Amino acid sequence: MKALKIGITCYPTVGGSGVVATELGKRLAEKGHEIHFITSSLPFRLERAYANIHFHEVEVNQYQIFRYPPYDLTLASKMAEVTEMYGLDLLHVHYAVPHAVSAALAKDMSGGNVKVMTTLHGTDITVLAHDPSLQNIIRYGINRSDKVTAVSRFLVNQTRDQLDIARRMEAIYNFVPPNISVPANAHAIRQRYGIKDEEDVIVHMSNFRPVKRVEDVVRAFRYIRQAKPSKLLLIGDGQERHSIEKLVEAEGLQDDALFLGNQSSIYELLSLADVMLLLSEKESFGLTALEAMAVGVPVIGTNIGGLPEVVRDGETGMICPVYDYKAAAEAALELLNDKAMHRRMAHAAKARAFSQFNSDTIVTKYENLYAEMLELP
Ligand code: GMT
Repeated sequence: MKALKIGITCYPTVGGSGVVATELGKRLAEKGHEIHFITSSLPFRLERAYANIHFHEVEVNQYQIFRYPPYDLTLASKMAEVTEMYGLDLLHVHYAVPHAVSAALAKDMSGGNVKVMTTLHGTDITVLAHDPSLQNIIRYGINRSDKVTAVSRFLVNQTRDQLDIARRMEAIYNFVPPNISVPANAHAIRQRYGIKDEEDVIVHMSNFRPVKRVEDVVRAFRYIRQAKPSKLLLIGDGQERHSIEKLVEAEGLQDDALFLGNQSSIYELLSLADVMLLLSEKESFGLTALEAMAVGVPVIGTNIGGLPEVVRDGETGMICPVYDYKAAAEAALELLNDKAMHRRMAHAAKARAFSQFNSDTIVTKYENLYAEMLELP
């Protein structure tokens, strides 16, 4: 297809939507498109320089007259400025609030030719759309977009029902690269973390928000460790970290639950694990589950949101009732105690990650939607 000029706006800090938006920008750049990130800071996964990736920082001035700095308006102005200066074909924004609304404004400001695609990631619908003061503006952002996608079928349905949206929305799943390399010396790395040969490794990775229910992960781990020698690797950081550290101490697990904080070599760390626990109460997709599956780690997940679309119950892991950490622990133990089942699920997890969530296929789906939106031949 012809090379496009694409503006991308996302939350650039640690989080699945920022990861997906940045990885999408990188893949599109590799396919020859010109990418313009219009964000409040450099997206954290943009580690190396690409000649056809530009970064435009949205800087909000703190004038005294403003009680609240108007980020949304400054973003709209910057989007309009970049659209005009570089002749953008489209703005692809991640999250309805405020990004879709700012993009609608930018489109009006820059003459109305630029197209707007909005990708919904979850929190804007599963949390913010419950707030009556935001419902109308979220609906407006969605309805003013030329195309709308969501990261799971669950999220498409939830958006339709919750906001009474009649327009067409497409589910386009999140993705992982097809060429992930994991270290051959996993055993040596496990030793570096003090993991003994006979120990199983359970991993959890998230931003430690309350919806991630990290306390259930710790409680499930307590059961697992009573039955088997094991270690828990906790990757990530966030508002709940301190209370989780306290819980780990109260449960006497401090020698076996390792807090690794935010990490960049996530595939290397995930590949050390035997099973992932993702016991969230809200999850429109569950990118970390997919990242674990991609390196052959089966996932124990909860029966909420889009997670069952990623983790196939009994095939690539197991799905348990939300809040039932005992059931999660029992599922993990069943898997860890049955080597043949573990091998089968690890293999199926990896195969599913690459067949259903391969970046090559998913990025092409976005390109096809861009072409449709721009009415390209
Ligand atoms: O889950 C979070 O707290 C972060 C949030 C985000 O904005 O990155 O994640 C959402 O988007 C991810 C990427 O599409 C999804 O994998 C997560 O499931 C989704 N989180 C929720 O729905 C709670």
